[in-house]
Amino acid sequence: MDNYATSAEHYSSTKGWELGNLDFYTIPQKWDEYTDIEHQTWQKLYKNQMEVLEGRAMKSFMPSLKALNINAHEIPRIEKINDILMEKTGWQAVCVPGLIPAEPFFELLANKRFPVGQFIRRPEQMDYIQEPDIFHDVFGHVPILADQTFADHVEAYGHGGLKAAKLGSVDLISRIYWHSVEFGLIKEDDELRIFGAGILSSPTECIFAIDSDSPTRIKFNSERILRTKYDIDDFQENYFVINDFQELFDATKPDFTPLYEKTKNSRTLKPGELHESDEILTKGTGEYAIGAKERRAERKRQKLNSKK
Ligand code: HBI
Ligand code: FE
Repeated sequence: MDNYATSAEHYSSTKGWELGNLDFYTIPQKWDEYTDIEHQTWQKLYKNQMEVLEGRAMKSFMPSLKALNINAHEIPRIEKINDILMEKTGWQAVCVPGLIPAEPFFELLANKRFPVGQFIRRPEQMDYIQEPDIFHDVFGHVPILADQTFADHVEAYGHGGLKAAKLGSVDLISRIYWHSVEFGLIKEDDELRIFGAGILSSPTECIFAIDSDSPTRIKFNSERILRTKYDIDDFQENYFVINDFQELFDATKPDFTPLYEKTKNSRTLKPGELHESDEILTKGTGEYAIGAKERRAERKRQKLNSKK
C-alpha cells in the first residue's frame, strides 16, 4: 500500500478529488499479496457465517453467494466476481483502501460501482472492526447487488446522496442507508430475515437481530428514519423492517428536499427511542441496551484512567 495515502487520510480529505473523478479512490486488489493468514481469516469468517445465517439471512442470500462464486476457500478475486455481477445487474465492485469521503462514495454508487475495502481484518479483530474490510463488503454487500431491484435502489441512493451533499444533508440520508442497506431486516413468508450487510457480516449481531427479545423491530418508514441517530459501536436497539426491495426503492424515490427541511425542524430521535408514529412489529425489552450503556461508560472510564 506504499503508493497510496492511508485510509485515514482518504476518509478525511477530498483534496484533489472532484466530481466525475471516478477512479480517484480506487486501488488494485493485488490478490497475489494476500497472505495465508489472511485467506484463513476469510475462511473462518465465511464458515462461521454460513452456520449462523442458515434460516436467518434472506432466502436469496446463499444462492447469490453461490451464483457469484463467493466461497469459503479463499479471499475472492474481484475481477472474477465482476464478470458475473456485471452480466446480472450491470454492477461492479472496485477496491478502495478503506472508508472514503461521502461524496465520492455516493458518486461510485450512482455509477453502479460498489467500493470494497481491499484489506481484511487482523485475526484479533474477528468480531468487530470500525472500517469496512473485504469480508464485510464482499460477503455482506455484494451478493444482494445481484438482485436488480435492490441494485437499482443503491444506484438511486447514490444519486440521492450527491443531491443531499449539495443540500448539506449527508448526515440525514446516511441514516436511511444505515437502517436499510447496513442493518435492515426483511419479512419473507411471515418470517424475519436479514438483508443488511452490517448484520450479515457480523458473527454475533446476526443472531441478536433475529433471535433476541431485546431490540424493537419497527416497520420501515423513511420520514421517521431521517430523524433517527444511530450508534456505530454496538448492536442496534431498533431494527427497521421492509416487506420487499420494491418498498425500499419506492420509499426512497421521491425528492427528499422537503423532508430534509422538515427533519431539521423536528427533534432528533435517539437510537433506542420509539416514536408515536411507529408501527411496531415486535416490542423489545431493551435489556441489552441497558447493559450496553454501562459497558460504554466503563470503556470511557478506562480510557480516562489510562491517560492519567
Ligand atoms: N466508504 N469505503 C466506504 N464504505 C462505506 O460504506 C462508506 C464509505 N464512506 C462513507 C460512508 N460509507 C457512509 O457514511 C455514507 O452513507 C456517506
Ligand atoms: Fe457496509
